[in-house]
Formats: sequence, C-alpha cells, structure tokens
Amino acid sequence: MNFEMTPGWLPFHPNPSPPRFRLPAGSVDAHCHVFGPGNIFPYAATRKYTPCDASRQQLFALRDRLGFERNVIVQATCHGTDNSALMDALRHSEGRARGVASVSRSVSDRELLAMHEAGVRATRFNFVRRLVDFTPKDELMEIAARIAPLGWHVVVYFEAIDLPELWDFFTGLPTVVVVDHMGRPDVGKPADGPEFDLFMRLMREHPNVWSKVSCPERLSVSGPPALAGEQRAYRDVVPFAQRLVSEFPDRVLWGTDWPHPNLKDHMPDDGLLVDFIPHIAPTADAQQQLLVENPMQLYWQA
Ligand code: 0GY
Repeated sequence: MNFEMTPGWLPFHPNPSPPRFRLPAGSVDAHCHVFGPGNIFPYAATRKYTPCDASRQQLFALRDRLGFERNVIVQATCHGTDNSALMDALRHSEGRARGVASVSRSVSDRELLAMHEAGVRATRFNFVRRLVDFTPKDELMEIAARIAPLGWHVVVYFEAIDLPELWDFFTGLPTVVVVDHMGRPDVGKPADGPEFDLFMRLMREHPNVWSKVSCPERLSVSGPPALAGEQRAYRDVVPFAQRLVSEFPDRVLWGTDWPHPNLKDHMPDDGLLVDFIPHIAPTADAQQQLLVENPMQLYWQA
C-alpha cells in the first residue's frame, strides 16, 4: 500500500546526539510510538495525518542510543483502534516494552486478554480535536469499566482549555488516570496562573491522577536550544514541569514522544531532549522516581 506522508511532515531526527545527562540505570521512556511501517501495518482509514514510518527496530535503536532500558509505547491515532503495530513491537521487545492501546466498545474479552499478554497495561482516550472524532463519554466509561478488572489504567490526552468540561468525566474514571503532556498547558500563560492551577488542583484532589511531564518541544513558544547543550532550551516549559515534579514526585512520568508526530516548526534532537530532564527534576531522587520507580510501578508490577 502506498501511504503518502502529510505535506510538510517533519521526519524524526536521523542522528540524535548522545545525551550529556546520564540516565539512571533502568530508565523508562514512558511515551513513544511506532508508526507502521505502512506496508506491513497499514494506517487507519480514519486517521487525520499520515506520518513517516517509524519502526520498532528504529525505536529500540533509539532506546539503546539514549541509554533507556525500557519503553512504554502509546498507540497513535494514525493507527486508530488497530493495535497490530503496537502488539508486534511489544512482542519483539523481550519484555522491555509495555503498551497503551486504543480500543473501541466492540473489543472482545479475548482481544483484551491477548493485548494484556503482549504487555498492554492501559487504554488511551484522546480528546484533541485535530486528532480524533468525538466519542461519546458513556462509551468511554463503558470501556474503562471493561479494562479496570485487568488492572489497566486510562491515559488521557486533551488541551488545557478543555479541562473544565472534561473534569467530571476524568474524576469519575474507576482507574488510575495518566495525563499526557501535563494537559497541554498554554505556556504563554503563567505556571502559577488560574489555568495551570486548575490542573494542579485536579492532581491534588485526585491521588489517582498522574501526569507525563513530557513534550517541551511541543508546548514551547520560546523554542529549542540555539546551540547543543544550551541551558535555556524550552525554558518556558520548565516552570510547569518543575511544579508537577516537586509537588507530585511519585506521580510523574517522562517520555521522548519519539517520533514526534505533527510538529510544525522544528524536529528535536532526542539527545537534547534527555538533557532537558535535570532542569525539571534537579535531584537524583526526583530523577530516580520520574524515570525508574514511577513507570516501573505503573507498568511492570504484573
Ligand atoms: C503525541 C502527540 C500527538 C499525536 C498523537 O496519537 C497521536 O496521534 O498522540 C499530537 O499530535 O499532539 O503524544 O504523540
């Protein structure tokens, strides 16, 4: 099958620099994807973009290059609810990858069990309008009730502006809820302003809510480092992530977001992204929790 990339698509960095920051032993890249390859795992008819292929082999090579031990691979919307590429990656990971799948209400118990055996531990609900069509909340709640007995959790992706409307749904979920990319704050607003305070309140009042402190490259307005290793890379994102790491050290996760779908103005060097970590998690203890203990607790307990 011939899948033509969305015009203007930025492919992932071909040759990321080795990070200066040495990741703790056993670190987990807790948010990354595989795309296709489209000739083996076709992209979904419902997709809103067609990416460049990003295979499991390429993901595992990046893992080794950056110094991670494990991956949590998140089903991307370009594959819809066909989790074949994800399952194939999990099955070839030698136990070093877990998965977050996307399922519809028609999924059978047998399919759920097969996913669990392959290493899936969560399902993802996406509310970002440019990525997915609307799914009624009662359908999503029905799915949450089906996956909860497996010990899975729910990963949610939404934009900060939509949090007030989604609040009751999120707080009614029966599982751990992991929020992608800090709930996508508008980092042009203050980190201690009302919009991000609402997200902090969600986490404070609901101990089952976790957050990925990922994607500075996606959220930043100030932009990437002008020079490799420059201290001020993505500086406008730092106070948001720092606030979460310091108040909720045992409920934060970090991931590269490789291969970085839908970026418009630059493609990050993944090595420099790893160098961002000590700016948001400055102590060895915080780094150990963020990169090792928290993801291991959530994804590798069973
Ligand atoms: C991300 C972010 C994006 C895309 C997806 O599933 C997806 O297509 O998550 C995005 O475009 O913001 O986490 O990969």
